[in-house]
Amino acid sequence: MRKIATEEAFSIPEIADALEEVAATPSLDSDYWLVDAIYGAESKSPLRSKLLDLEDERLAEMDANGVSMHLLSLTAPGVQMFDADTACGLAELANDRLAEVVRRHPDRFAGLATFAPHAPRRAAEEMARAIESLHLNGFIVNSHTNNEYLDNRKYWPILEAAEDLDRCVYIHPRGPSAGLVGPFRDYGLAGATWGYGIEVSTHALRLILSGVLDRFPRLQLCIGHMGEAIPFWLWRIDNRWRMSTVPQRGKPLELTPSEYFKRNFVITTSGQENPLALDYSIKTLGIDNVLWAIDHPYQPTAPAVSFMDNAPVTEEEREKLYHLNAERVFHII
Ligand code: VNL
Ligand code: MN
Repeated sequence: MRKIATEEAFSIPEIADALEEVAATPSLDSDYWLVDAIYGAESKSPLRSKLLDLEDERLAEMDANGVSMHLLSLTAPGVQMFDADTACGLAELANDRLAEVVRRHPDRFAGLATFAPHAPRRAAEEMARAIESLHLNGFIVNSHTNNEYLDNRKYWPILEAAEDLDRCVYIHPRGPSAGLVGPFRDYGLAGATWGYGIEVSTHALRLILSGVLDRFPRLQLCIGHMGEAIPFWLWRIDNRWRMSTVPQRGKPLELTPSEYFKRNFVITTSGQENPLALDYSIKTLGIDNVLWAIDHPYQPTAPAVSFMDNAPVTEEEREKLYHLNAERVFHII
C-alpha cells in the first residue's frame, strides 16, 4: 500500500545558520528554547543534521519502513522569526531547493511551499510561483507571525492566493504567541506537550469565528496532531458559540463552527498515535478528512507506521488514510 507521510520536516543550511544567529541572542520568544536546543552553539542535538538530510539516511529509513513518500515542509518556525526581507529571500531559496529535491525523486518526495506572512503581497506572489513554476503541492505556515494570526485583514492576500491557487495551507505549530505564552513558560509546557496544540487550535478557531471562511469559502486548511484537540471540543464549541453568556460576535456566521471545521479543514495523525483518538476523529469528521503523518524527524518512523498498519479500520479506509486523501488534498500524482 502506498504510504504518504504528510508532515515531514526538513531544512536548508542557510536557514539553519540564520537560526543559529537567532539562538545567539537570548529572547523571551517562546520558540527561543527550541531554536537554542537545535541550533545553539552548545547544541548536541542530532535534529539539525536530520533536518538537513534528505537523500541519505532519510530515504534509507523510509525504505526500511515501507514509507513511499514524504510530503516535505520547512521545519518550524520556518522563516517567521526573521525580519520580513530576510524571510522572503530565505523562503524563496527554501522553495527552490525543495523543488529541486522533488524533481530528483518525484516518487519519494512532494513539498509544501513556505512564505513570509509578514510581507503578505510578496508572500502571495511566492505562493503563485511555488505552484505554477515550481509545481509544489501546497503551503506550510507556522501559526502566528509577530504574534498576529491569519484572520487579520492584512493577511487576506495570503488566504486569497491559497484559495485561487486551490492549494491547502498546513498550519503547523510554533510556540504560543506573546499574549498567550505566560503560564506555558514553566514545566516545558510551551512545546509539543501542550503549547503547540493550544497555539494552533486557537489559530484555527480565530479563522472559524472571525467569519473569514465566509469571505474565502473554498480555502482548504490542514492541522496536525489529530486536529490539535479541536475534534474533541466541537460539540461544546458549537453549543457555547450559539448560547454564549457573553456575546462577542461580529458579523453573523453562515455556518456553525463544526460545519466550517468539516468543510474547510482536514487533520493529520502526526505525533498522535492513539487508536481511540483516530477512531473518534474518523467518526466525527469523516474518513475523507484524516491523513497519515509521521512528523519526521521529531517522531520515529517505525511506530507511526505500525500505528497505521494496525489501526482499527477497513482496508478501504486504510487506503484513504495512508494515501488517497493526501493525493486529493495535496494534488499528489
Ligand atoms: C517538535 C515536535 C518540534 C514536532 C517540531 O517542530 C515538530 C518538538 C519544530 O517536540 O520539539 O514539528
Ligand atoms: Mn511537525
